[in-house]
Amino acid sequence: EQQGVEAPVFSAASYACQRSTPQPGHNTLLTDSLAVLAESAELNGDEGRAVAFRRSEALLRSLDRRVQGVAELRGLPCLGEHSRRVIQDVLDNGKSSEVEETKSSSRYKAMKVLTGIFGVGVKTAKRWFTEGICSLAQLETSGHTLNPAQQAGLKYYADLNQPVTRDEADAISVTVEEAVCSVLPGAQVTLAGGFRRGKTSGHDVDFLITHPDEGKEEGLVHKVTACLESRGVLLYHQTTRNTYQESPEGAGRPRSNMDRFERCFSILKLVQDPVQVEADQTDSGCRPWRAVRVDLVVSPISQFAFALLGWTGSKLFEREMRRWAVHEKSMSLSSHALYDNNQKRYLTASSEEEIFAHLGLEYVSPSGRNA
Ligand code: DGT
Ligand code: MG
Repeated sequence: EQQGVEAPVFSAASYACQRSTPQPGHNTLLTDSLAVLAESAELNGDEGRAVAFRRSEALLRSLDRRVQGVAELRGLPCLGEHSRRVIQDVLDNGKSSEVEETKSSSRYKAMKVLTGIFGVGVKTAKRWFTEGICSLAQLETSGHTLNPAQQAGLKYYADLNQPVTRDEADAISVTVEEAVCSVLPGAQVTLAGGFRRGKTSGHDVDFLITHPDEGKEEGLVHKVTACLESRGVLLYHQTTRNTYQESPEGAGRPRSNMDRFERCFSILKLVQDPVQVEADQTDSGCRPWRAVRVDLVVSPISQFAFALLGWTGSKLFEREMRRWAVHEKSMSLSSHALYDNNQKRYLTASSEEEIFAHLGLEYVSPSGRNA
């Protein structure tokens, strides 16, 4: 109200896991701009810069009202000089020149198209872009041999780049639950990822599967994919087995922790509601189905709480929780376990609430984890 020394307008904790971050938040013009710069840094393979922009974006998304001027942000954590400059530009001009330039750059556009192919990561896309490949048509005539994932990615490109709706995720849930329960009665299927956080659309549908009797879940992925295949809905799949027992905690790079469950990256055929198909007919080419990316992850019940926390996301929220664990609590958190480096022992948990409590954090419900 008064000029001069004002009380801070906003306050926020520095780790994203210490606050609740809704989707989409009250500052979408700002957060969308920062997200473009984060994505661009990711596409350049510059992870440090990408994380810095993601942190700024998440901080702004957690604020409980619209930011009117950059002065209101004084004292807030996570906002570096670069982010503040972008925010200032957007507040003053309605958009950021850097963001506009980024979005219209041929590199950004090409990298988005190429990494939009399932099975193509930043490294591969960069190599292709260096060779002058900027479009799907150029890739197809380039003579490059594509691996099976990339071939499927190209084949279903349009479908896989059309966001999955909540209704579609629910329909896929029914299919997956039926398959899982027919091969292992009593197994539990939980929708994880962005949909568990309450997002209304996503790039894929993530499921976490477990069974109350430890051990019963072993080898489940193969049985489920065989079942889906026999029902004619499995368009593509690649399975990785559980390697956690072979080298538990510590061995190897910590970032590989999350990939050690038995897991299946798949593309499923979602048969669509006939009424909906009629409405979409012009652009879906009369096909009564669409392809959807589905991830199936199998966890033993003893690790389920950790797996659920790890597979609910968001990626930044997970990253911040692990950073908090290491730097503030001297603990190591993964999707499998929590290790206390001071007590030199694992801390068990049978719910997400217990994991937050072990870490000395206030519980954040899934809808608040949209960092
Ligand atoms: P989206 O893009 O709408 O599907 O959004 P999300 O939040 O569902 O993102 P998604 O599906 O990529 O991943 C969900 C969570 O699962 C994510 O927060 C972290 C975990 N996760 C998924 N894939 C991987 C992976 O390959 N490595 C690791 N470390 N974590 C993963
Ligand atoms: Mg997802």
